[in-house]
Amino acid sequence: MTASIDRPALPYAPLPDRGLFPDRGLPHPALAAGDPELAALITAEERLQADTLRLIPSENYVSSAVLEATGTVLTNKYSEGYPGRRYYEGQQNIDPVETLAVDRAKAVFGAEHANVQPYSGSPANLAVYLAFAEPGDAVMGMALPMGGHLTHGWGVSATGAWFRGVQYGVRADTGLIDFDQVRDIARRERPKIIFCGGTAVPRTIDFAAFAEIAREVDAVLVADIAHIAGLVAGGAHPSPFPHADVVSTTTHKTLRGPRGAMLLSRASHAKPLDKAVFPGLQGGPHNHTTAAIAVALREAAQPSFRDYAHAVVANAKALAAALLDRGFDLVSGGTDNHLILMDLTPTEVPGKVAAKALDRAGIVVNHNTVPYDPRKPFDPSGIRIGTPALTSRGLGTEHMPLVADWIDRGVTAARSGDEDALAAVREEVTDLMAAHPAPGLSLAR
Ligand code: DSN
Repeated sequence: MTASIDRPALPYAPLPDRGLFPDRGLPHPALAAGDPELAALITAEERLQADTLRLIPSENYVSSAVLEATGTVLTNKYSEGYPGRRYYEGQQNIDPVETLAVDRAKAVFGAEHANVQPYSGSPANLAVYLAFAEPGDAVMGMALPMGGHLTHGWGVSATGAWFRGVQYGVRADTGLIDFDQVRDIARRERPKIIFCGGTAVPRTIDFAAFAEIAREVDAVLVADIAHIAGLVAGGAHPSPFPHADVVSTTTHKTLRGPRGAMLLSRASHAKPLDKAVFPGLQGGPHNHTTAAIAVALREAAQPSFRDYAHAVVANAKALAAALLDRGFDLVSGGTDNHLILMDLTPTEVPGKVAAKALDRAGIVVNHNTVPYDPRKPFDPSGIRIGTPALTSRGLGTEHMPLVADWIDRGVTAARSGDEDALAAVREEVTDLMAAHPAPGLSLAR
């Protein structure tokens, strides 16, 4: 007997079967019935993600399978501890879920040890401090305005308040890391931990060069690959192993998983890291997230993910070339990965003004400082763009001149205040997005 379910009338229709991206049926029927106000907001967000060109390099579209795993009964469980060593009973299914995620993480990244419990990137990095440094110790990372991350010892972060953050940067003339400077600072300051990686680094990270310096000063080298984890998994960026002692990563950027994080390491560092995550910093792991990480890692192990990772880089290079053709100034002159940092100083349009105008044109970017930025972080000179999300929608190098043209028209319209020009771009963007449905979304246009 088939149960009949009374579904409330919804303001949207289900999509037809999408093959690779299966239709999930009526979106959120229980939520629409139980909390229409919230359902409407989520539906509006789905609409926004469907219709806009999302260029924020730390964002992506997860698959329907990853999305489903995050919305399961696994959210109902407490599981403090690790598989086989829990403080709660009833872990018959949770232990294998976490073990699957750990084993897949080790296989995908070639790591001896994996901890999949950190709630996100910042707690993962904090666990590294707890494992390998004492308050007041020197820790070294790339300065935030140069492309680093808050948690690499920057002053306003707890990591900069509780530890003595010393920072390296990029050369003003090349936009590239100056390893002579990194070595000089490391020899002088003797940091306990050295972070490499960041949030606005458009070039390949030379893990071997960092490892040589870390070894010389007896520091733990941490590769924060949050941005490039998917590229590493897909062979489109060199692996941090065997150079890094610890690898920290979020799971939701190029890796295309749920919002979460992992710490990967040599076996010799497993104990202090595990102890730092739990009980050092966290309580119960988010099992629904762990399951979705496992699903994402299974996807990342498929040959198609290699294609995806290489396509992300090919798209970014093609987009950078098209922007350079139009006279834009790119930090370091281009990109090796998924990310492009545009210095808009020559256009006389501040980054924030450009970002807001592009948003009105249906192109989502974030304003960003550029190295040696004379402007303030909340009103900087640049914008940061990237290709992970558009590549997940199947856009290819052939589309990148058009994307560059839209950005060019958007920045020009921002300067002249031409709202009609922005509206025209928005219409073109919406049309192209409709022709390239995103994974995980269930809305019809
Ligand atoms: N906020 C992330 C990003 O956008 O790069 C880094 O934590």
